[in-house]
Amino acid sequence: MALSVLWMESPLTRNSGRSFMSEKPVYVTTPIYYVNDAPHLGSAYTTIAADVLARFGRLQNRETFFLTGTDEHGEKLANRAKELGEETQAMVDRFAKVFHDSWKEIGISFDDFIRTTEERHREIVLHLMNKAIAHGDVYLGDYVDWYCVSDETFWTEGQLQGGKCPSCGREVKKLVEKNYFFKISKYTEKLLKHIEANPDFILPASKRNEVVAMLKEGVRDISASRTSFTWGIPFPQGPEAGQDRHVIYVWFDALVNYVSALDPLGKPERFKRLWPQATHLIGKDILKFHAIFWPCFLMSVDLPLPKRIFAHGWWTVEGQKMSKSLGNTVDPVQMSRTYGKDALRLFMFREFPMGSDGDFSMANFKARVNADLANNLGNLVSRTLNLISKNLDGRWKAPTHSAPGTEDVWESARQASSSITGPANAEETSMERFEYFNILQSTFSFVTSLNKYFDTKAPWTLAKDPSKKQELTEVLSSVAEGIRVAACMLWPFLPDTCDEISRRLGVKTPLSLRELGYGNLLRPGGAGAEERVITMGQPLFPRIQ
Ligand code: ME8
Repeated sequence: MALSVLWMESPLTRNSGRSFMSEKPVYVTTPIYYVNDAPHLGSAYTTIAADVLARFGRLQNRETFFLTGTDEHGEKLANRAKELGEETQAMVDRFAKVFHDSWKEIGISFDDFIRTTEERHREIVLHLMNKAIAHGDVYLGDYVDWYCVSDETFWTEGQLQGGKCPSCGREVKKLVEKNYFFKISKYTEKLLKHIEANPDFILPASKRNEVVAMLKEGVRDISASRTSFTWGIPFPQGPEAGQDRHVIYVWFDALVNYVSALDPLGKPERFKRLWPQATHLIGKDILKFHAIFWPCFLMSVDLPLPKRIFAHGWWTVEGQKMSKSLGNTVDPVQMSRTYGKDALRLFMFREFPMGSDGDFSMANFKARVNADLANNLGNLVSRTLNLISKNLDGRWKAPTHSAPGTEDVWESARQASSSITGPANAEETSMERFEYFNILQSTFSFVTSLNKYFDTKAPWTLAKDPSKKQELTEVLSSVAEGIRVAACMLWPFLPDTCDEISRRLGVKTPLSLRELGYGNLLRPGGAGAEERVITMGQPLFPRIQ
């Protein structure tokens, strides 16, 4: 049976003309990180997850924009500069460079890196705040309650836990300050309706439920300015402010980065295309800001809401909260220097679904990398290429029929690709819902089934019998084609490894992905059946001791 026939009825084929090859742009953002320190496991997790989606969007030939950056204003950073004895601007410049360069080093493919101290950002923050003021949504008042400087968050007495910040557990301070307030309560009813009408606006569902509960309980108006320090964008204040110098509250400054980076005034067409597709990937710690404050502010300034807010879970390290004082922070740059960029990328999404919390332990990391990359994928590549080199003159062609005994292999390939596409009637792929855990699980099951087929057929034995040459060719080319397909599926997660695998197989990638389209390439035989010449190399992943 021709492979094209075998695949004709697969969900992949059914989807490929419609949602799987969606033409909609991908606009994915990370939180902009506070520049008080270097990146750690947590910020790397969000940033790598966004990178996976961006790479997937580009593979599908969709217009893709991936934004990250740094949050550089506010009381926390002003205090940190004092603590370090540095000029605040010099400190934020220094740490912003650390973030920028760290992301570059670990292979983050961002399209833009925005800093909130940039003029292009300030201009849009003022523009939008003026709009909210013009709409009558801002008023002057007194804030008399609690504040957590570390989280830059206002708390009521009742929300504190044991007198401490309910989010980070740190000391809070009593704040008595003149502030401008934003009339968030004017928009909460409309937001609730939006969430009800768009159940995938906030994911996972547990986080949506939390937001709905918060909204139903009632949200008090929030400060839009601060007056007890000056490190921020000056508030466009009216005469009633008197002697106070207001700066825009850091969250109203920071959230606007998702809009300002698109240059809405300078490039309105691109803004109109990309903005409604915005996917904000965040940690669960900043859900309220993104899922309540930000949408209400957007409503006030007449901008559409983003497509999605996905709040992922929290990493602990060796069972404990990550902290400098415990000395258990994991440095993603160091990890990637020691074990390669892809090892960390795999571990992060292979252990637990993105909405759950997880624990980083060196023992689990090593076990996972050894099992999936050294033993399963790496070993398969090296065994296959060795035999092709020794017995087939280093050449192979994708099989034009499904060889006997490969049924399970192609069935698991089909399941893996439908784990990427999602259900046949879905509007979008599972990738866009951050179902990375399931996708990796089924893709590695596919790799396992290739290894099983290889072991069952024992091509090293076939190689000893000249009369079995045709069967040997069939087995090795089926496995080589399977590896090619797996490398396409895994590319967003393991780009360096999959580029290297494709190079060794003699397959053009990712150029060919762009030429042929991702959907085709995930099909056995989908990249054509021309002859490929392999290249041998060192083990892809030496076992970690
Ligand atoms: O909140 N596990 O910046 P931030 C998982 N500037 N993710 C973690 C994590 C952990 N242990 N620790 C941090 C801010 N993160 C604001 C954002 S956006 C307009 C402004 C990740 O430097 C996670 O994404 O404190 C979390 O939301 C983010 O870092 C907080 O980064």
